[in-house]
Amino acid sequence: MKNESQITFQSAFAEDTYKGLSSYPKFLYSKYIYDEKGDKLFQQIMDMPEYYLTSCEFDILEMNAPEIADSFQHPEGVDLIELGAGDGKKTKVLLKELLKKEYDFQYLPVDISQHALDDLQQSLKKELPAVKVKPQQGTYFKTLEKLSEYNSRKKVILVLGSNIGNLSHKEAVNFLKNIQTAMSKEDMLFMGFDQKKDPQVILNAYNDESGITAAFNKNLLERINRELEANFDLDAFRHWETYDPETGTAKSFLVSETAQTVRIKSLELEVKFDKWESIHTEISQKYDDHIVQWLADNAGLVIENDFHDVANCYKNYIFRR
Ligand code: AVJ
Repeated sequence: MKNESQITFQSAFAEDTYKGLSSYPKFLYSKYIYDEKGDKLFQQIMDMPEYYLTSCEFDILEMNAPEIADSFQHPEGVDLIELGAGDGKKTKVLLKELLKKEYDFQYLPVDISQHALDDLQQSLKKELPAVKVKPQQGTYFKTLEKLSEYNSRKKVILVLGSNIGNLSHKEAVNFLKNIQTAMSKEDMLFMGFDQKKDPQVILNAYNDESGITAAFNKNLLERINRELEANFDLDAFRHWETYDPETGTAKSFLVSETAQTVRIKSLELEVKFDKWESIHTEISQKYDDHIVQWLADNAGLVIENDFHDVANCYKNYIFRR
């Protein structure tokens, strides 16, 4: 086996996979779940009855659309920038409301995946042809930087779906600080945070009976098989979910059901698993007002308003700098 420092990796995915599977305990990053197959599985997750997040946020936006749209508005017009736009199902509720009120705005969905942006643009053309759409392909930070340099209109930054939940608190503060730096005085951040709730409800959302979440999690191994020429046997790993009600952290694992050795050809790596050894793959952080306030304080942001559903399942907060 080669020494890590002698290897030039073909991609960040290759390097992170090498590092994660050579570590103890083993880990992989959830951001790599989202290739074409992972995107499709996530669409299916959002349609599952157990995955309450999507419908909770949808309800919040539907119920409060007029008030939210009013808070976005500015006489000189607004740039609505969505980080991680996905299929835009929830955003369309707000876009519809902004059109109805004839507010001056353009919509700039930001995504790493050009494929996702093309799909979104197509569906908007059909459903809401009056919306001015300017897709921005790239990472969140690069795009935010670029937009704050070239544009002086009011920016409203949207991060929906509790996407921040995949970050540790330290990473989340960093993420929010980056956004804060790109904001000027009148700009706004509108962000969704899944809330602490009945632990069983949370576990069920990440451990559905139909096995869609298990397939989603295992797509990491499948992707390593496909792109890095590995021979993971997906049936030899079990999807395992935990939720700690004290920290509010849901964690996903893949647990090796047997002692086994996996070969990753393009990394020239053999990965040995003991029986019941784990790979940590994802966190899905749950929040309450104290945690969100703490994150805001640490990032130099102020909470201006918040919206919640009837069951207090989920909250959307408006931040300013
Ligand atoms: C897209 C990060 C919000 O953590 O709830 C869904 C991803 N993982 N089921 C989440 C996910 C397993 C999702 N986020």
